[in-house]
Amino acid sequence: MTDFFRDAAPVRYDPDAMGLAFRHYNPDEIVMGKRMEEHMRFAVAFWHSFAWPGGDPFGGQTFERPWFGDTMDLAKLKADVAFEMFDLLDVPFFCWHDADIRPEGDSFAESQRNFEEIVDYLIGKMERSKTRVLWGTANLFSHRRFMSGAATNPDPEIFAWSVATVKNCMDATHKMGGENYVLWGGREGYETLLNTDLKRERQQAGRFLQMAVEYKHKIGFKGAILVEPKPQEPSKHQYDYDVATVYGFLKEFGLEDEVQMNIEQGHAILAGHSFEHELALAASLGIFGSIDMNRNDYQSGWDTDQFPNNVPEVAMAYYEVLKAGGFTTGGTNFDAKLRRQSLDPIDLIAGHAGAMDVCARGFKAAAAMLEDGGLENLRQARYAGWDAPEAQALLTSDFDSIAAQVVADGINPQPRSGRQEILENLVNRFV
Ligand code: XUL
Ligand code: CO
Repeated sequence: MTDFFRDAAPVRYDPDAMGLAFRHYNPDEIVMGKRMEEHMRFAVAFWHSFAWPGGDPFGGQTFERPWFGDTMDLAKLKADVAFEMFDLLDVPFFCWHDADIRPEGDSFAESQRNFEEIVDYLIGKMERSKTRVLWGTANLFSHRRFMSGAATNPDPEIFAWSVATVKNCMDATHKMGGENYVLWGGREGYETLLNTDLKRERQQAGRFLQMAVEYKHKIGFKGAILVEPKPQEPSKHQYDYDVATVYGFLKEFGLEDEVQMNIEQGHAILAGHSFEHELALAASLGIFGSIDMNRNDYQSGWDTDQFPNNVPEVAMAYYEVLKAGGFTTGGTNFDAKLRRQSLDPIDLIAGHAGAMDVCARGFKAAAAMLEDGGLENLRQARYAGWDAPEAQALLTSDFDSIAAQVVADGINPQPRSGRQEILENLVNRFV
């Protein structure tokens, strides 16, 4: 045991508690026939909680953590503290990048040795804890070698380095029993067309993803490969802008049946969409996988990665998740960081515990809305005209026939209310 969380007690479900407790997240509560824990599948993001120093564009490190530094001993201390937090929160999953968990070496081979040693150390910790890997991923964006991208880099050596890195991270995810492997296209985009061959870069990215899928099958990894869209930041123009853009990309490279989406709330907002739009679109395309649950500040307009705190928003997101059939390999990853003034160990616990409770409350509201059926009934009623055989026949007809029919039948459509206010009032009964 380390003494980092010496002032923290395990967070448990107790609706009447005065202190830190779950008031809505009861892992054993049955909602729509399943335990809450199995529905929500909460995960801690290793990077924000244990590797991020608290910097922003105007200032550096604010957090002082006893594990900050570049040695293997410190990496192990970081892992020890992480698992202590997982246990305090009783959280079933965590997610990692290679760079979060191991110190960078002086060569690829040294980084790989560090990584393999830490992966084995984490596996040892997992044997004594309930917490498992929701997903692993490679950090192909922080080190200066990736400043012009990874797979899309003009330098083929960076492409090769990136392939080797993802191979190692996929091997580790597989070895740790991870349920998914994520690719977020950190710097897979560009700053200016003046120095960019956009066509070539997209082809490199497509081949890279094809090879990742080929490798998944080669090693027998049964988890899902997930792409995480984001419209900009760090790159000005990002190739994996949003769900629709990524779907087009997957189709182009024949990967639409192999790759699903990890959809992040903050990224959806940056793309000018709502979170539920991205979720509903992915579900309708059959590529919904997992979520990064955070929130962005609506005024500052950049990726502030805050813990979720808005129950109605979260409810509408889980409504779409539930309509999509819920999570299979995916889950709710808190890709969220503390505010940089939140210095104390207890802030980390409070951030996660509060987020889990907000999600649980929103999730239960979503389940209640679905079980009530009022929303879905009104939605279906709106399209009821399409159930008639003559309406369905329109979809197999052609322009000439339909145009002739409009004249012959004297069709004269009458507008009908979209009932938005009634629907919003209905939602308000649950959230
Ligand atoms: C960046 C982001 C990443 C991915 C994993 O905005 O969301 O942390 O989730 O690389
Ligand atoms: Co994310």
